[in-house]
Amino acid sequence: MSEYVFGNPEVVEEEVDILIIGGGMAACGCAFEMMRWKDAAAKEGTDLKIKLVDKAAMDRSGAVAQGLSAINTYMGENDPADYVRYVRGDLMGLTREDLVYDVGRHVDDSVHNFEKWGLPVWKAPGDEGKTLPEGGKPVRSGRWQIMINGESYKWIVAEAAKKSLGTENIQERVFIVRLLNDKNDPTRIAGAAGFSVREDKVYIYKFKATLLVCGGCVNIFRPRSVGEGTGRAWFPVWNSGSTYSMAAEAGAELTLMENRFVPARFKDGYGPVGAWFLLFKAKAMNAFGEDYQEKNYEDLAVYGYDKYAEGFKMGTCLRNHLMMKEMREGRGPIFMDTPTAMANLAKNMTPKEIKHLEAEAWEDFLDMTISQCGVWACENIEPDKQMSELMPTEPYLLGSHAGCAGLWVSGPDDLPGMPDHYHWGYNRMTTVKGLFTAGDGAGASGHKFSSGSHAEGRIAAKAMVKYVLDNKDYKPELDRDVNDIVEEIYAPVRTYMEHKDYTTAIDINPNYITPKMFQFRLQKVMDEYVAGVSTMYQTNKAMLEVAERKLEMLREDSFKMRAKDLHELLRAWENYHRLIAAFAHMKHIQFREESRYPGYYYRADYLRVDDDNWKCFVNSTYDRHTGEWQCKKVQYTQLIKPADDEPAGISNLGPTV
Ligand code: SFD
Ligand code: AMP
Repeated sequence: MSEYVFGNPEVVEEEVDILIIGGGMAACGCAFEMMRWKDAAAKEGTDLKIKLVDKAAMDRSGAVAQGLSAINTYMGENDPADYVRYVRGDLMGLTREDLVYDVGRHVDDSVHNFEKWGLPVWKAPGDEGKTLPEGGKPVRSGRWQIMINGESYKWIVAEAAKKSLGTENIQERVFIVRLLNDKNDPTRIAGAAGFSVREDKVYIYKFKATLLVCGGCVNIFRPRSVGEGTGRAWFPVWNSGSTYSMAAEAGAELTLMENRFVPARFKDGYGPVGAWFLLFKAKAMNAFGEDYQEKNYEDLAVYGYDKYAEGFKMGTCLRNHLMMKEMREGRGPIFMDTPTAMANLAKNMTPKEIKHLEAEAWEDFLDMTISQCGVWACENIEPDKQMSELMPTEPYLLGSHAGCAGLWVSGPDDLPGMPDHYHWGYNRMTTVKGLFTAGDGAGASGHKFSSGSHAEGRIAAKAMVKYVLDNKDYKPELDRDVNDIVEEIYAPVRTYMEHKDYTTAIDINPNYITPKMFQFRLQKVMDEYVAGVSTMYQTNKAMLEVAERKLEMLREDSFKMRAKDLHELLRAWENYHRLIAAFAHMKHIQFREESRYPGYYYRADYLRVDDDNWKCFVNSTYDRHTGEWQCKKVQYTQLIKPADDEPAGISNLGPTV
C-alpha cells in the first residue's frame, strides 16, 4: 500500500473560456442554459470550453441538498410586475426592480423544465396528470409558492445540468479559495485557485469569464444550536460566504450587505413555516394564546415601520419584529397552533383524507428538514394534538430567499426607465469585468428562491457567452505567480508542520489557531456585538466599534490558522471567507444609520426607518492589501409604480431569452 503524503500538492493548471464556480441552483441553471449558446457560438465558428467546479458533489450540494417541499417563485397567472411589488414590499421598499422583474419574466420556464425532468408538482383535484404548460393547476400554498414532492429536487436539477455540460467538464470536490485578477488590468478577472478536498492537489484555472455562485453565508453568528446540537442550522453549513468574500477581494462592489435573513422556524429542528402559515392556515400565538400580529400591529407606527405594513400586509422582517417584541417582553414561547389548523382543515374531510393531511404535515419536513421530524418524534409531538414552538434563528447572509445581501450587478438592457448605474454592460456582471453572479450572489433582489436562482443562472449564461465572444482575443494572464498562490493556499498546512511538535497536545499551541477555535471567536464577536441572538438582534455604534477592533485582530490571526489534514484546510479557508463576509456585514450595519430591517436587526441608536435619509442602497468595496472598506450611498430608482397608478408600461414586456 502506498503511503499517503499530504503537503506537497500536485498543481493542475487549466485554461477554459468560462468557469462556473459552485454547483447549486444558479450553477445548474447556468450549465443547462450555456450549452444552447455554446452550440450557437460553435455554428459561428467559435468552440467554447466551459467547466464547472463545486466544492461538493452536485447531486446534493448547496441549499437544496436535503430537498425542498415548495417552489417559492412561480408566476403562473401572475404579472411579474406584481411580483416586483411583492418583493419590494417584503424588503422594506428597497430593491433592484430591474433584476427582480427579469427573474419574474423568466422563472416559469425553469419550473416547467423541472417538471419535465421528473419533479412531481402537486396539482389541484381534477388536474392530476396534467403538466403546468398543459394547464395543470398547481396547488398554491401562497400567491407565489407551489407545492412539490421535492426530496430529490437537487438530484433532478443537477442531472439535467450534468447531462447538458458533460461530466468530463465538471470537477467536484474542489474548493475555490480565491479569484485572480488580470496582470494587465486589475479591474478584470482572469483566474481562480482552489484545492481538492480529497487529494493533495491545487487547481489553477484561467478563463475569460466566470460565474461565481457559491451561495450565501452561514455560521458567522453563534448559532442557537450549540454543544450536542452543533452543526444544526437552517442554512446549509457548507455555504461559507465564498461568493461575497472572493468577489470583494477581487475588487467587486457589494450591495446591501447590512441585510441578513433571520427565518422564523420551528424550534431546534429549523423546520419551515411557510406551508403551515400559507397552506394549512395555521396561526402563531404568544404564551397566553394571543395573536401577537394583531395585538402589536399599532406599535409598528412608533418608528415608522407601518409604512411597510399597510393593511396587515407586511414583509418577513416585520412579522419577525412582532414576534420578537413578545419574546423580549417576556410573553414567549411563541407557538404555532398546529392542532387548530389541522382540526379546521379536517372539518369536511373523510378519515382517509385526514390521514393524508397528517402525512402532508410530516412530508413538509421530510422533504427538506428531516431533523424537524426528529424533534417531533423524540419529543412525542403529534402535530394534530400538540402545538410546536417557533423561534427566530441566528442570522444568515443571502440574496435569494427573504434577504438581499450580495454583489452589485448590471441589469438587463431592455427595460424602460433604467438609470445608468443599473446597467453598465452585460446582464449579471459585477463591477469587475468578466465576473458574473446569480442566485444568492446577486444582491438587492431577494425572493428568487430555488427556481429564480436557476433562472438567474440561465440569464447569466447567455450574457457570459456574449461577453466571451465580444472578448474573443483576450488572453488571460494571472497577476500572481502560481507558486506563490500554491504556498498561500497551503499556508495553514505549513504552519501546522512547522509548529506541531512544540507542544504535546496538537490543539494547544501558541503558534497557531485551529479553524474550529477561530470560528468560535468569530461567532462570539458577531453574536455579542453585531446584533446576534444574545442581544436580541440589537447593536449600536459603540458595540460596532468594539466589533471592528476584535474582527481586525481576528483578521491578523486568520493568517495563523493551522490545517493538520485536508479537512482542516477546507475549514480554514471556509472560515477565512466567513471572516471577510462578516466584516462586510458589520461595516454596512455601521454605515447605515437607521433600522431598515427591524426583526432582522436593530440599530438601537437609530430605531426609525428613515426614508428621508436612507431609502438608498449601501454599496461597498474592499481593498484586500490594506484591509480597508469603503461604503457609499447609491440611489434607488423605482421602475414599477404602485399597483394603483400603474398604467401598461413595464409589465407588458414579454420574455426575451
Ligand atoms: O422552506 C462552492 N430555499 C427555498 N427555495 C424554494 O424555492 N422553496 C423552498 O421551500 C425553499 N426553502 C429553503 C431554501 C433554502 C434553504 C437553505 C432551506 C429551505 C433550508 C432557497 C433556495 O434553496 C436558494 O434560493 C437557492 O438554492 C440559491 O441558489 P444558489 O445557486 O445561489 O446557492 P446554492 O444552491 O446554495 O449553491 C451553492 C453552491 O456553491 C458551492 N460552493 N464551490 C466551490 N468553491 C467554494 N468555495 C464554494 N462554496 C460553496 C456549493 O457546494 C453549492 O454547490 S424554504 O425556507 O422556503
Ligand atoms: P418559509 O417556509 O418561511 O421559508 O416560507 C416559504 C414561503 O412562504 C416564502 O415565500 C415566505 O416569504 C412565505 N411565507 C412564510 N410565512 C408567511 C406568512 N406568515 N405570510 C406570508 N408569507 C409567508
